[in-house]
Amino acid sequence: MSLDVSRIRQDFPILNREVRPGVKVVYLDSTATSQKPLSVIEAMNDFYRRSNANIHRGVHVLAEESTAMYEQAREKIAKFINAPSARQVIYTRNTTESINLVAYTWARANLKRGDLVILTEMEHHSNLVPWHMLAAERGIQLEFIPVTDDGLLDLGTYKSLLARTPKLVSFTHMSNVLGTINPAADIIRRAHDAGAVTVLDAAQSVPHLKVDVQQLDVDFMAFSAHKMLGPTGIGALYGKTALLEAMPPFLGGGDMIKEVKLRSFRPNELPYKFEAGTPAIAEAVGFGAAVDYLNSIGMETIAAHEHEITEYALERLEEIPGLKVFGPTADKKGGVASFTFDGVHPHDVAQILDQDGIAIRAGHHCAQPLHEKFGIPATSRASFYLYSTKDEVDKLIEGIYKVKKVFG
Ligand code: C6P
Repeated sequence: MSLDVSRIRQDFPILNREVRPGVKVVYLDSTATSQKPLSVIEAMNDFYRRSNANIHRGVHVLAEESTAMYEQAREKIAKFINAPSARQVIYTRNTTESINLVAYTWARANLKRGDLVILTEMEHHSNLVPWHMLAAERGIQLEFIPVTDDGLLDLGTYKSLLARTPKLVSFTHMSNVLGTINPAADIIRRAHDAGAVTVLDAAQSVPHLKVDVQQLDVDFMAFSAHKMLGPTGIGALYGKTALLEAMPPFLGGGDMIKEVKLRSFRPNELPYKFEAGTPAIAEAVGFGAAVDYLNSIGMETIAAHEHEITEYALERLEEIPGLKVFGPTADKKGGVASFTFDGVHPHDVAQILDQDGIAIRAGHHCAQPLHEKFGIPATSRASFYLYSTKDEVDKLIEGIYKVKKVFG
């Protein structure tokens, strides 16, 4: 089924915004954060207007209502990723915090000096730095699955790394720079065969593809609401029950305890054990509304639309002399096109495009080692979502020709 994009765009008020008089925004930066539909904005607005109260604490109507809304959103998120139970979905601030939660709890309880953790060269800093910190503290070893010139993981090297019996394999489902969609089920199965636990950074996949944690058989999975039409300030960690139950708590404080004495405490049950303090309640409600919106359209339909836009964008970008797009062909990637252009600094490209309202990101996109691998400090990156159009791609292309004119 194809997407009625012009109807969908009406749900996103910001897409009508003029960023300068007469200059409408062309938003091509959804990989950094997605825009929000009215239903999400209104769900949060309604929550504050009608139901605001703290959760899990009161017996009054508002407290019961806000608790129910917070928990209903968790149920929706669990169903969205096909988690066996909502108890396995822990609210965090974002993907970064979800990965840090695993690093601070599971990893510190289970990894010792010399243990091997496998990552990849295409990781976002949020799946590198927590492990660097653990390596410095514990003396764990880090090894990396290399990235090939065409932006794929070198699975032959992965096979030889697995022979060294790693304890953990933590990797991105979809690269935020190359767009590469990694064969997660296969990587996870092979990690399990070698006896390793797996972490999937799904920050870029859950918003764009149908992701099923049971089909993947993944142990932990991290994602953020703000990249999937939801608000900032909230994300989730999915985990297998036995692992989550055996893990020590993360942050200590209210709500994460069953009982506290002056000299001891007993942690709460899942998922509350990992949710200390007053959480982002309105944001959870917005997260649930975002999942409703995505479901109302269908993830297969969204993925098909993004594929069509990406294929078109790559075709048009590759026509431009002096422009190099990084990453694999459209059939192996999501809606991301990172490129360098004729020696013009990516920030200059982004700045000139901005004059026409075209919003892209320039820089290392929190993936410095990957840029280093390709021998470049930065790229310009256009990215797409369900509201992106071919017309917007055409504007991007016109803008790049303008950059060529400016820089001669
Ligand atoms: N990438 C980008 O512009 P947070 O910031 O915690 O919500 O997500 C972190 C993160 C983790 N993994 C991947 C693959 C990501 O792409 C991101 C966020 C944004 O590419 C912001 S740096």
